[in-house]
Amino acid sequence: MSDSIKGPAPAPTKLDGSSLRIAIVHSRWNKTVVDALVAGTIKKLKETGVKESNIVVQSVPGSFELPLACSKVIFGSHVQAGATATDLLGGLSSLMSPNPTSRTSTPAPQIATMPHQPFDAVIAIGVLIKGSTMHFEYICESVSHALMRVQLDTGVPVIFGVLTALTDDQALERAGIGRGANKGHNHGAANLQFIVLRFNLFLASL
Ligand code: DLZ
Repeated sequence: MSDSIKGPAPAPTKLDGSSLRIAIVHSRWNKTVVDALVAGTIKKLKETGVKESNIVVQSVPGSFELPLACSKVIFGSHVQAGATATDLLGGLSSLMSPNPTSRTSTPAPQIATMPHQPFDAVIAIGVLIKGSTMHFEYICESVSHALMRVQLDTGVPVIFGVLTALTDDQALERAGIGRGANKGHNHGAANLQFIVLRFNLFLASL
């Protein structure tokens, strides 16, 4: 049991997500960690009452694509019902060659469309791991600013589920799948359910 003072306060009321429609948009880069975060998020959302049929999952090649994809999801141009991953920016991923290391982007599934149904929140999930160039800093900075802009421009809460880790091990531990004795805990997922639901309670009270 950790004695850290970090983290969100307990929920003020019992949370009921049964009426919420949530989109998860995730990158495929650093797939092992992203998959753990996505799975943990879906599990926690369901535990909080969100219906599986009201959770839509879309994927993009890397975190840099998350802001545009979240915006598209909110405006409903490419949305598929059910918790199966589809590629939102399919053309892009075909330009990216799969890489044999753990830091890979998987091939893109096909795009599917359906009529627009509004989302109560969009959860953006990605994992950025620092390399030897400034790439990490530029992507972290631009993605976080752009995701904030999407939620301010659209009025739909965008939950920031992008891990920015300095090492592979740090990323694995924050997804609860650490390689050592310390497995860590599923950082994004553990907190996301509360943040999503509380955000909606807050918005509903305005
Ligand atoms: C290119 C790149 C690199 C080096 N590292 C990551 C990363 O750690 N995490 C991530 O989500 N994406 C990475 N990308 C891919 C970029 O986000 C983006 O997909 C490409 O630059 C194409 O726009």
